[in-house]
Amino acid sequence: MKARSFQATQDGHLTGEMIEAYAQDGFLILEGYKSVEDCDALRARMADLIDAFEPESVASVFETGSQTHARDAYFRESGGSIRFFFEEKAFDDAGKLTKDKHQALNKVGHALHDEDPVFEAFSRDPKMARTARDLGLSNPLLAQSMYIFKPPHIGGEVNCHQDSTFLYTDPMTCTGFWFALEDADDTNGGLYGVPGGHTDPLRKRFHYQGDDLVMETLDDTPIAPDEQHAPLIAPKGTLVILHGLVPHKSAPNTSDKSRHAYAVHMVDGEAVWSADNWLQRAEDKPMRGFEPTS
Ligand SMILES: O=C(O)CCC(=O)C(=O)O
Repeated sequence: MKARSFQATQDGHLTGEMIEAYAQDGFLILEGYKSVEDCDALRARMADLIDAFEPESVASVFETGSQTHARDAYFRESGGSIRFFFEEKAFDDAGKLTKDKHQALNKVGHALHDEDPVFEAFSRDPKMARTARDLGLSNPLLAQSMYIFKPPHIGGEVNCHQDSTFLYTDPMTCTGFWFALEDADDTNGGLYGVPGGHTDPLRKRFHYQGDDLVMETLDDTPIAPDEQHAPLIAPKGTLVILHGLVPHKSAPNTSDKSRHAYAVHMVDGEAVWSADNWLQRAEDKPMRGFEPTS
């Protein structure tokens, strides 16, 4: 069962039909939301960031085995910075990187939208402000961004999850804006979602308990079986909007084709941000919405 999709409007507004589809499915596929040129510019910028990145500078973080503390800190501090995370399969048994760095990354996150001007411009496109407003986010704040590589052959599976697990507000307002920077489908590790699954309860929360990050189970309701997960087919330039409660996942990429994507997660500033969320921002760098920086 293929999920329905729509042609994006020029100014990002959502039609009544789109709003209805999102209310029913918990996701919304908008083809042609970003231009091919915008996607290519983001890919080129990421290639530059990787060129400048020296894996050796954080070598201890990536060694497998005993360095969990360093790895943890590198991740924990990524909420307000640009950090690089590798695919597990990019290392050999001795923990040595076996691929060129451009072919070895799983993702870069989690504040590209604030820390890099090209990513900021892509992420704070006024069109997206319009879409966010039409989704009912009255004060949309950009909480997190991730560039996701899904490299050919080694791109790992993303387990089925709900995004409010990671970015919790009261009431829950987390909304994912996921952009296909290359064609993404069921052959190269594309997304799958459970139509209507956003009416389920939140099952887990990933949050601080004292100094520890824990995955707490809140509700045991099983996730719909795999047969009910619809492929979210997304040609290059497509925006997939994901409700914070809709279970979604992506398959491993065993194909020869890469599958770059960029995701921005928003929350509503009118809701209460949980202080124990994994993602922490420095006090002098709070989350911002769509207002210009200067
Ligand atoms: O791109 C993927 O493979 C998964 C992305 C995802 O789960 C998300 O953006 O919430």
